[in-house]
Amino acid sequence: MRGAVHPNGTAPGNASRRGGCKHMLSGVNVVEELKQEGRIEPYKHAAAGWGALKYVALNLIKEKVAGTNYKTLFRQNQPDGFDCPGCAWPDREKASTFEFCENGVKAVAAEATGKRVTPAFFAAHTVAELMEQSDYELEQHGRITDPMVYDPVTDKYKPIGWDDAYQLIARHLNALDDPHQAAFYTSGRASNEAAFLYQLFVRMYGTNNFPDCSNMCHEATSRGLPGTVGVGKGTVLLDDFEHADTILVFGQNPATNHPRMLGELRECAKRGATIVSINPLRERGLERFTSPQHPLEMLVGGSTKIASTFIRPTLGGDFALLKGVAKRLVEMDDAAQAAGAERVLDVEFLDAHTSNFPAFADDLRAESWDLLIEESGVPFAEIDALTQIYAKGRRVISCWGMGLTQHKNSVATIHMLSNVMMMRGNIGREGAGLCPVRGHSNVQGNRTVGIEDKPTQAFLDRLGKAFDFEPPREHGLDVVETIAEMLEGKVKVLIGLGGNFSIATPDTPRTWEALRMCELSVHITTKLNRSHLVRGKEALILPTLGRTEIDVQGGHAQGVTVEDSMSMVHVSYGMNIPASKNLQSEIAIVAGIAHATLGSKKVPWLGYAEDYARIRDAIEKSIDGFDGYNERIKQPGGFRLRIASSERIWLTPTGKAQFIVHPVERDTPIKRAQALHGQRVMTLMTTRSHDQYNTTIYALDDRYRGVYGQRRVVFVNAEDLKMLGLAAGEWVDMETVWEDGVERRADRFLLVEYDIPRGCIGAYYPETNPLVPLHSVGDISNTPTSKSVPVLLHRRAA
Ligand SMILES: Nc1nc2c(c(=O)[nH]1)N[C@H]1C(S)=C(S)[C@@H](COP(=O)(O)OP(=O)(O)OC[C@H]3O[C@@H](n4cnc5c(=O)[nH]c(N)nc54)[C@H](O)[C@@H]3O)O[C@H]1N2
Ligand SMILES: Nc1nc2c(c(=O)[nH]1)N[C@H]1C(S)=C(S)[C@@H](COP(=O)(O)OP(=O)(O)OC[C@H]3O[C@@H](n4cnc5c(=O)[nH]c(N)nc54)[C@H](O)[C@@H]3O)O[C@H]1N2
Ligand SMILES: [Mo]
Repeated sequence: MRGAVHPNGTAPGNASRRGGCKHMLSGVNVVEELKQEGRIEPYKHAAAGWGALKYVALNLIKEKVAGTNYKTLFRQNQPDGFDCPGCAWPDREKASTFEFCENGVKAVAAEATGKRVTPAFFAAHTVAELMEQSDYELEQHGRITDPMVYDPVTDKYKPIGWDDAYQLIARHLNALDDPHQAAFYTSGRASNEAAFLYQLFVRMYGTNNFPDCSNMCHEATSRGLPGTVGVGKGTVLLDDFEHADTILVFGQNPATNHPRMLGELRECAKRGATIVSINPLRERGLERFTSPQHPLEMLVGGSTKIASTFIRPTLGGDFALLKGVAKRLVEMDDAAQAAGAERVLDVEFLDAHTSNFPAFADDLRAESWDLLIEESGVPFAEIDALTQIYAKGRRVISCWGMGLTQHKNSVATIHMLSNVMMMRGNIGREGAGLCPVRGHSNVQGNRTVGIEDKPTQAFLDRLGKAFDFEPPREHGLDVVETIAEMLEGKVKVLIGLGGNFSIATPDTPRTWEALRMCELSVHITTKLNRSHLVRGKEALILPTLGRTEIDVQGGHAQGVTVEDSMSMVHVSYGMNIPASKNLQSEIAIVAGIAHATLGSKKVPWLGYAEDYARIRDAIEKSIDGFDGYNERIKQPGGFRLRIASSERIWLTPTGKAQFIVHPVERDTPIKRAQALHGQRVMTLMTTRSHDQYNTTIYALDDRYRGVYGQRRVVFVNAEDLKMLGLAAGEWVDMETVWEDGVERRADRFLLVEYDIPRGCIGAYYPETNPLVPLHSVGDISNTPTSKSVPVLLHRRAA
């Protein structure tokens, strides 16, 4: 990999911070505050290890984490501590060592920071001034201490009492002609208790408008898996990793996003399990890993090789690749049958547990190899090699992340992945299964307890019965639909339980236009972010306790519960002194809004906020699987929700696991763009750097990919650079090729020559969200296609 910085050593436009013009390109304030000169340099070490430790120390210093809060780090993911807000990877319940992870520490340090955003801070800055700051700068100001309301006269936020804030919200909600004119966003950090109370309030208010971060994340998993295996969740437990002999990792970068997963993969590799990465990039952390949990490995500078094979499809090519694997399995099985040899397919499983296999196999036999090879970008020899590894595996786990879920064909891809796993009975037995790796630490739990824009009638029936009301029956709006309806003036109020709606979402300039049309925007939040600035005509910021903080209600410290990626539900107790005396818990805020809006005749909202065990009782009453909730969370590690598919019970219309047939799609937005502009059209994936948590930018490095002090980079293949007549170190603007006549641009990106398949390029999110068209979405999932956007690169005039 090669690259360079701008000739003068800094990014162009850096001067703007000292005055001059601000960068509001395409309506987005660029993150280009360079603390040091941008530097591109390959990373030669194993992932984690001492490099990670150094960064942990730097983070604690930078965040000015208060003395006693250091202790917090050592109670993370321990039985009596709190659940790490970093990611949804499960905890080793019996872990004797402290489960240590660089990015978990960053997430905790960010919350435990000593810096504060006070009313005095808001008095000193207009919203227009704050808009000029980068997202990185906004994050650096620290924790918000008091509820604030926007004052249009001064263009500043000013303090407001909690009750007045609740009354303001109630006034707006009760003045709408129709409850569907409000939308209620959730980001996946909210606890089960907060999320349950929130959805109960919103449904009693009268709508299922629950846009949530999941709509942009694992929605394809949640919508895809029910079709094949009946349940939209993974089937494995952490213990299955101890028994697996083969692990396939699709479209995931665990060294950055789920570092504790690497510890698990390391154990697997050491046992001799075969690990394959299926990813256009050779992510460093899947090559070699030095475990911070193992002092000896740290001391001797050792590391463990993780993946033995790297299969590198083109962006969005996984569907064709998986269909190729399935076709090859059928070919091999046909040959084995003809030769009277051992069958390749698990015939017993197919017979006893599945439906539609014959039609599926016929479709595979008729499929063209040329098409599969071309569309996957993987040569036949490698498809065959992957198939051989898979077929040799007796116990195979498939893991996946955003590389599979943020495409147009993502639901079909999830179907194809489960088809492949079903062909050899790799679901519902020890050491094998489906392992979608979720992002936010409680995003899975949020959906379980009702954050769902398309609830089932059965769920609504039971909720309605438990609380004696008639819930709204029609489907609500997801994220993309919410933005579209705001633009039409139909949705007028947005309430956000966490998150950063304005920049996590696609098509930034249009989304901002939509948000600014709203009558009211409300954000329940910990830190300052762009969504507080890109506001409705009236706006509230409601600061809340974070998960790491002690939450005392009714004289008792309260715990909250979360569900991890493997359906384990456990309790989490905060340990830090709250960032301010004037914070309320998320639950208290939701209860306050509900009480002000609906009154407490039917539901004792404020009583729920006094004792969270009461909310858990209410969840037990309304949702399957939570029997004995309050008792069962007392056991160390909590309890697992029953997942029918992991017991080989198939909750599908046929009562069997279903094979689903899909053709390879030929008419895609990328192809249509190429028909217009030829091979100059690149497919852009937007992804995370090592130093960010979604829209929260901790620092400007991405060290495993060799990028320092700069986020506005774009990774391009050397041959493509030549073909385009561009060179590493030059600066380009990006433009989306889309069919609606709207210009979509993101400007000033440094070209970095990178080992990425031809025709594919990569850059960081959220800076690239202006390029993602609102209506470029996954089939069925309606997820923005953040990993496949057709773009053109234009050299910037010097
Ligand atoms: N530190 C940290 N931790 C996090 C987060 C964070 O931002 N920072 N975010 C959290 C959240 S909400 C989530 S959802 C997860 C996200 O975690 P990941 O699922 O790892 O998400 P991304 O960083 O977007 O990386 C996607 C990976 O998929 C690959 N990829 C891209 N397109 C394709 C494709 O078409 N096919 C294949 N096979 N691979 C592809 C990319 O090269 C990259 O390695 O992490 C969670 N944990
Ligand atoms: N282009 C592109 N877009 C993407 C993605 C991508 O890969 N590419 N990824 C998508 C994915 S996977 C996801 S999950 C979404 C993420 O979308 P969001 O979940 O909306 O975004 P986050 O950046 O995680 O939200 C961070 C904010 O949450 C608030 N916060 C932090 N902790 C707490 C808390 O404890 N309580 C409350 N109430 N607030 C808190 C803080 O104010 C912080 O600024 O983005 C999506 N957008
Ligand atoms: Mo996510």
